[in-house]
Amino acid sequence: MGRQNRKKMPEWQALGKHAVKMKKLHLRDLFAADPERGSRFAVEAEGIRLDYSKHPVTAETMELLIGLARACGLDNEIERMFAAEKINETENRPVLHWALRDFSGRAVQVDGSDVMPTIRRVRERMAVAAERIRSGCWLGHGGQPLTHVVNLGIGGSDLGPQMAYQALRFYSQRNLHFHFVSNLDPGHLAETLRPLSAENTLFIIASKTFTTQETMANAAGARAWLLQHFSQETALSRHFAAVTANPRAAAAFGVATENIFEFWEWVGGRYSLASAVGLPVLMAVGPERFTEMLRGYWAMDNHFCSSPWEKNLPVLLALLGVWQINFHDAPTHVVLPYDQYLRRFPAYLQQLDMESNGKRVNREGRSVDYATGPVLWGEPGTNGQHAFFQLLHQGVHRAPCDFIGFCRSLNPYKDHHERLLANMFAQSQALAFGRTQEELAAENVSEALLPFREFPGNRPSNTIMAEELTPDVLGKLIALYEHKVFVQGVIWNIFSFDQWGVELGKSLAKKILPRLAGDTETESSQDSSTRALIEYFKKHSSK
Ligand code: G6Q
Repeated sequence: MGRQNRKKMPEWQALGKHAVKMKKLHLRDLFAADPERGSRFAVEAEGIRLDYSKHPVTAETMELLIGLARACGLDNEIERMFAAEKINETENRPVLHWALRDFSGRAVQVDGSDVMPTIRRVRERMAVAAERIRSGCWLGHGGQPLTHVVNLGIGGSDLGPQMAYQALRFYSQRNLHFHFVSNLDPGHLAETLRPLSAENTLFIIASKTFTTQETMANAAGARAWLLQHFSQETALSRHFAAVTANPRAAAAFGVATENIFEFWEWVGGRYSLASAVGLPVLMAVGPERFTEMLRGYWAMDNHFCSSPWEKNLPVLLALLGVWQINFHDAPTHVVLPYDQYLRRFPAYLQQLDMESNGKRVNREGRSVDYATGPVLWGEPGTNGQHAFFQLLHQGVHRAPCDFIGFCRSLNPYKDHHERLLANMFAQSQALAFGRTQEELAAENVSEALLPFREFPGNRPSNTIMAEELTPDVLGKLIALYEHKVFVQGVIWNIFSFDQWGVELGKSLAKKILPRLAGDTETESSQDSSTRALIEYFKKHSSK
């Protein structure tokens, strides 16, 4: 049932027909027709409010979308993921990020053994390590407390901990400092280490495979930097920890066994923040706050599994996305947190969404004939307003937005927070309702300027709100988007948990590297553009 051609499904076709009708209506018409629309198309659950009234939907739209999800076998797919079935078929793995934050006490079997005791054991060891850092008991080789923690990781081993550290900085211990180095560009490591002292620096090498070129290069750079200062290899054991699914490789690198924190094949990199990958966050905010975040995730997992779909936050977000992408041709999705602490949230979601659903073949390996994952991007408000909002309001691309905001500021100061939120509300209002030429004329705007100053409106957005940015709320927001991405993958009949698309560039780089180092033997195997680029590089790099 779950795998037939989506566009041929009667549910898909019914939505197509319905969309033709809906496109004739402006959001102004929908709001005028129903004075209660703002609360009718809003759901509150787990302390999070989703207002989706500024989407071109009616009760009929939502019924049709839910019908599509049902016909795509969503209930069965949810069950399969939470039953630890190997739904990551192309890598032959179950998908168990949810088990990392399951506090129910139930067993989760993978290949005949329960993974929950191991998850708990690693979490306990992480908490002990975090307490040693937080209390100043973890001393470096020279006897000084380690106060700077540098996470060396990339992709899923960087974006999650970096985003969550920034998001929860308010709750962090202030005498500890956290840095995130991901890029192969040596400038990233060099600029990070420049103001630091080896005496009080701990490196966490975060790599599931422990083979990733960027992370391994930066780990080698970090080791050389430490050795410049300490000169003996034995000094290193106190200055390195590792987070990995390949503990042997970490030990071979020289990380002391007690500083190796494991995670597992069945956690996808971009879904790994709740695993040992969250170690820097745990060190920053402490075990209690970290557990609060995990419990937030868990609450959203439970909500996702048990709430009726018309009140189910991840399902609704996913369906509204499908409505925009497949039935209104929206190629992109914008995430706009009105909170500076969430400034890395769009970048984090960009990987989560685009690496999961940026796929062009369905689960049978055939090309799809409909759009899948959108180009996701965003910046915190109000900054974005002074940069790219012009395009959102008056450009030609349809770019549905998620506004995310909180009722209380963690740093109240005069009326700044009220002003921030007034801006957030005003932007979604302007997008939805615009400003007509008649309204402008009534304000004495000259006729010549009317087309330039007109705002067409009818531009869709969600507004997602919670009372305050706490670890619990952060966990809920992350799980909300994780499950949204999952639901959309089911509807598009694609595999969301592999990422073969990142492989080709990596293997080509391996072939090109020897050419840059001077080997000219197989130069002719390169295309003419790459050959010319290599030549240009060689000519100028030695200057
Ligand atoms: C995430 C991806 C990818 C991965 C990085 C780092 O889902 O698989 O972003 O996290 O390539 O991989 P390692 O953790 O193995 O170094």
